[in-house]
Amino acid sequence: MLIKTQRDGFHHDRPSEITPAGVYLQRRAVMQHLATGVAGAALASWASRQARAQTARPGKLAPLPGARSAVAGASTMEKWTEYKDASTYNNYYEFGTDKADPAKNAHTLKTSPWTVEVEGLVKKPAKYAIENLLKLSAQEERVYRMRCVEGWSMVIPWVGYSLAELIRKVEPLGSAKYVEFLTLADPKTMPFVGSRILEWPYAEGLRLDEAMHPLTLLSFGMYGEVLPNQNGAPVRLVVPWKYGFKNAKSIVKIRFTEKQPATAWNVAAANEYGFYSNVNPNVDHPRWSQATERRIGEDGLLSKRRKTLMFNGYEAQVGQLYAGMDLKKFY
Ligand SMILES: Nc1nc2c(c(=O)[nH]1)N[C@H]1C(S)=C(S)[C@@H](COP(=O)(O)O)O[C@H]1N2
Ligand SMILES: [Mo]
Repeated sequence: MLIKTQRDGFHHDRPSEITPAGVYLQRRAVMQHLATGVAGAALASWASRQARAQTARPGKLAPLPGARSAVAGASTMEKWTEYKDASTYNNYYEFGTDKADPAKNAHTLKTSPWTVEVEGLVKKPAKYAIENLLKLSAQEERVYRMRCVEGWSMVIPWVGYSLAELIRKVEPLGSAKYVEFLTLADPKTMPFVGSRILEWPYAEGLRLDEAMHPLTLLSFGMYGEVLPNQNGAPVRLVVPWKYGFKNAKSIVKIRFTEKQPATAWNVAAANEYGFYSNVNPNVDHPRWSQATERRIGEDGLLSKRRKTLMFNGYEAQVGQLYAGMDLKKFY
């Protein structure tokens, strides 16, 4: 049922191919019906919430629906951040350092054709056209909290699949211990790639077991549509228990390595940003506390800061990955 929309996922310019909202909502209703029979009230209320939220699908870009994820802990019941906020309050330094810059400037990003190379210590290195990468596994919707290191957070319904699905396809060698992510650095379309704030291309990395964790999402969409450019189109990483900057946008290369890869923010300021960057209210940034956060969209005078949760609230799912590690040392 998702095939048509997947095929059309990256053709923003042909409205006749876009699934009409009515058909889309009908599908949602069917899913809701199924959910009632299968797993009872909790799932049904989740489905109806989703169905209601989907009526507010922004309708700006091509639809990219995802089935409810079965991954444990993958969908918080918290209220979604408004699409308008999630798509206009961004960090994407290739397009400027002001939060409003990416939404203003990222229209120059050309997301088609797009190729993602998977290389390094793998048995089956591969180059994927974005359309094929998108179809590699079924699209799921996951409502993740995202906590930026600067002290704000959002709740976003991402669409994608576990990065583990891709990793299994390319068969890492026994010597592969880390995964490096490199993103596009095109001075012709990205006005700030020449700036000296960071080294380009923007680079990120995960330990292989972190990359294989089912919560680690390779994301192609949000709010039931393909990603807007400013949020990292056409493909980005979402690692919900880490600070936002780990979520590399507009990925072009995924490389398996034996040594811990360099990461953009660690290279820029090693004492402020470590390799792990797990959300941790007990380890302050050298210049500010990480104990609380502000939820974007709730910034009225009376809105309270929220307590930041260990591993951003995903401790039950990911705590084991760091058993015995000194999280002050490995920040
Ligand atoms: N290529 C690239 N990816 C990036 C960044 C960036 O500047 N360039 N900023 C990071 C930071 S600091 C955050 S908080 C998240 C923001 O993602 P969002 O705009 O979708 O909320 O993207 C991350 N990914
Ligand atoms: Mo961030």
